[in-house]
Amino acid sequence: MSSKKPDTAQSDRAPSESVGGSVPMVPPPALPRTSGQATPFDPPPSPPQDTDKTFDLRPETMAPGPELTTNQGVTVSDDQNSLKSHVRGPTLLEDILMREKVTHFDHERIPERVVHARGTAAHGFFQVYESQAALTMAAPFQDPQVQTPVFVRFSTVAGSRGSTDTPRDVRGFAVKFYTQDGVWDLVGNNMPVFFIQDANKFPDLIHAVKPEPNNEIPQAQSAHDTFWDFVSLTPESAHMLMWLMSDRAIPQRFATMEGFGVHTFRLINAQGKSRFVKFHWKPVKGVCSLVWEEAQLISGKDPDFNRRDLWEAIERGDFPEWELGFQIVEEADEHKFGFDLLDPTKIIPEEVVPVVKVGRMTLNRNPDNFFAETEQVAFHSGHVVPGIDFTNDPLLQGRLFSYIDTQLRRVGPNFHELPINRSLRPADNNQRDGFARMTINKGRVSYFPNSLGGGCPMHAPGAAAAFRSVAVREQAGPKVRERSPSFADHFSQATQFWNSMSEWEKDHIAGAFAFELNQVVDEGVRARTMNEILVNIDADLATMVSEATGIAVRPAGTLEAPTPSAPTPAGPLKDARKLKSTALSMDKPPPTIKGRKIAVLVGDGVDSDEVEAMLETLAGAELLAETIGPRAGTVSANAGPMKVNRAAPNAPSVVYDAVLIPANIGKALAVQTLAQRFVHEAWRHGKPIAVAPDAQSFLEAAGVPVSDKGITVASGPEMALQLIKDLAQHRFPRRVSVLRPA
Ligand code: HDE
Repeated sequence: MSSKKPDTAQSDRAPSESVGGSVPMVPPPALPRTSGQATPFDPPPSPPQDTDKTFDLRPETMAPGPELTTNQGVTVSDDQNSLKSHVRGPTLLEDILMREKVTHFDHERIPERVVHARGTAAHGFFQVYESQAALTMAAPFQDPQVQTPVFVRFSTVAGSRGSTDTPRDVRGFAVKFYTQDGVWDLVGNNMPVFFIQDANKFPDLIHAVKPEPNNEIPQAQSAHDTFWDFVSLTPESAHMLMWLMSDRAIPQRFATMEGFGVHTFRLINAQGKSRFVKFHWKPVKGVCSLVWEEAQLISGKDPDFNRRDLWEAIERGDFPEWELGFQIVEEADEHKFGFDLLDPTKIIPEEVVPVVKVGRMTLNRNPDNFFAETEQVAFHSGHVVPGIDFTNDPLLQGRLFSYIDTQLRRVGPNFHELPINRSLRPADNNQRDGFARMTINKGRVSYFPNSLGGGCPMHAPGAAAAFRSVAVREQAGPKVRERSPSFADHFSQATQFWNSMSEWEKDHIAGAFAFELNQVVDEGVRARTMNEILVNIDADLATMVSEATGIAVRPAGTLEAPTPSAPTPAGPLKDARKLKSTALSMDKPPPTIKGRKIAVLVGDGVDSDEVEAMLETLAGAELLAETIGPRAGTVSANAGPMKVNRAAPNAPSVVYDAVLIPANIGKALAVQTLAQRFVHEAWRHGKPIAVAPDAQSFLEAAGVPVSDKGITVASGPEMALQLIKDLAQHRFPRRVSVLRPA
């Protein structure tokens, strides 16, 4: 397909590659299934090489060669010393080598993304289970034998590029499909709704959530006055606030978070029939999150927590996977929901319109270069292929403008030519020139219509693969700057979200509101959030937050300058408040615990045979166990020195999923504050703990109630087996209240 198919021998620019360089010579092999879920998925053999993005990237991918040259290919004799007038003299302007090197260094950065600056990405592919041609002619959905290459970038929103992975924040989930018909970007988030209904408010939202402009504090946090000032004056953000205050905002792994296209899009089939669609990514590993205290500690102990996990999982072949789901609504049903499908602050509950899983995405290759790929990748919600189209959602409409604009500013007018952005289907048009143009367009014709170039490149109006905007009939009416009355209900689905939560999830949500509002200084902002937002969502929520923050719940209408309060919903929306959507709750055990990390605490005198046996059992359950000792190197065990994976001061409890303490070391650990804190934190954060009987008193010294659920006292193999069983729950979240932490 691609005319850029390189000649393997000639494009192999790195001399070292032929003897085992890091660039794969062929596309990665088809992957085994990693979940036991029953799906029609059965990976066929590898795709043809010329449709694989990895292969497409090869000409520019380069490993270090043996000889140092300038950018002009001239061999450098000395890269350590500048050219001077004499050995102790001033550096000469003539030093072309130093000037080239240092000048290039001075220009090594591009503007970071104004939002979603901190991200990490991976390559993979998408494969449809069965042809969806009846719904859409979009290329990835036609043939179950075709693997469409993808590049996926996950991100936080508010933090700058060097911030942490685990703030309370929305996560970006942006997927670039390199389809046979061009590039399709599904630029989504890990939450299905958004804060605002109109793109015109986006700069205000982001100014409010970003660090405050006078002192650039706080970094990567919504817990400050300007954010709560804005949202307390913006009732349409109520539903999104519920998601943001839930543990969805602190995903445990990228591989355990859902993704959503958010807006209602359209699918168009070959007959031109249009249907509405909401896109969902369902993680094969289930939806799992951290708890708030743990997330904060991770921010300090391992700010790269999520990106490290993604990277390491892919390196060891534990490929993250998601199933793509469609929620389809026929055009005739557009108005039957009681809310507007164009309103991005609303979900279609899965119980009302089921999510039909149509295919699977697998991430199987880490980037070779963070800057060239993850930083320079340029997503645009307007990059669609035939078979996908937009709706009039005013947020989506504004995004169609913003993304191209931001890429022009950030990367430049030829951003589409960069290897990571380049379509597998060659771009061919009369656009020309601009910064860093790479294409060498031949001939004197760069306009249309033309006769001198034989009319090329020409329209292909009849071609099935041509993009045509669907001919939606728009209503006639006066030009207005107004919000549709059908967007007016801001609270029903926020209430529905609350009602759909389990008790511990409610505790975490109320705890998050309390944390944020306790961080807000301005009393007016605190009171307004309580009395204009929370009371309109749920009275219990308001009371719980009030008790933890001291903000009084006042009867409606008593504020000095009240904002418009919630309109009373009518019709089906009234019922939506009562409807419980089980799909919204995370209170379910994950389908698999593969790849979870177990800390095995060891010390001098440990029984290494017992430890080895337990490590084997854990490995058999596809868990990653690490021994943690008082120091790196070894500890003395019954059968001689035993290897330690990490030293305790370098191994924080928060990066592990469970703890195991074998026999013979409980006594030694009991006097170690670090070990006590390690186990106590694991307990606070709801993690399974299994200990040998002689470590029971250590647990007590660490303030861990031995009778709690998920705490096992056992001997030998039973310890590991019970731990595996408990881990299947993910966590035991009822141990410590987030709202009233002990
Ligand atoms: Fe974005 N958004 N956004 N956004 N967005 C950007 O584009 C914007 C919105 C999302 O990993 C920017 O390349 C406006 C919703 C993701 O590179 C920028 C509005 C959703 C990413 C931009 C929204 C998103 C971005 C900044 C309101 C979920 C990261 C850098 C109308 C459906 C993509 C860039 C990546 C990035 C604008 C709202 C998702 C400025 C104006 C809703 C995942 O163009």
